[in-house]
Amino acid sequence: MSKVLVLNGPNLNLLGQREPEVYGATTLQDLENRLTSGAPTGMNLEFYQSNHEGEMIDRIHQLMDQPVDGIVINPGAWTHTSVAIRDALSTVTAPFVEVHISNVHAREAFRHHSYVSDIALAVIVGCGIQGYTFALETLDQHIQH
Ligand code: CA2
Repeated sequence: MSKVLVLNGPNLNLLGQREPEVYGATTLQDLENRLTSGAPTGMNLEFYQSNHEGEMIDRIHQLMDQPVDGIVINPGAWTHTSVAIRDALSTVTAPFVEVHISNVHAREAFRHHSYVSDIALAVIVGCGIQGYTFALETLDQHIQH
């Protein structure tokens, strides 16, 4: 069995409740249920969402004592602002896939830069919530080899 942690950053608890034209109509709970039931064979998922940067950093630090095989992270707005989230992700050995529901490159210029893309295994943007499924498949392939 492999273990993968799916992390969602600020405001993503509002998925399906606001701005459905940008982020779709699926709630975070629905997304987590769908990922759990459709996860690659042999993959166990755990989920965490926070609107608080320090709490997200603490959750990432826990991985030093309780390691996982891979991480999927949508860092939300921290993508574009946070050296601290980057530094936390650098402390863990597990590979991570960065996911963005929207195509950040088709949006405001401040969303074009990511502090974490260059240390990610892969980056998936603009595929809607299906991007999370692609991320799990990417990690699964990586873990198998
Ligand atoms: O496209 C993405 O997944 C983003 O990471 C979402 C972030 C945004 O700051 C990034 O530039 C791109 C924002 C998440 C806000 O999520 C909401 C979901 C539903 C309703 C309102 C906000």
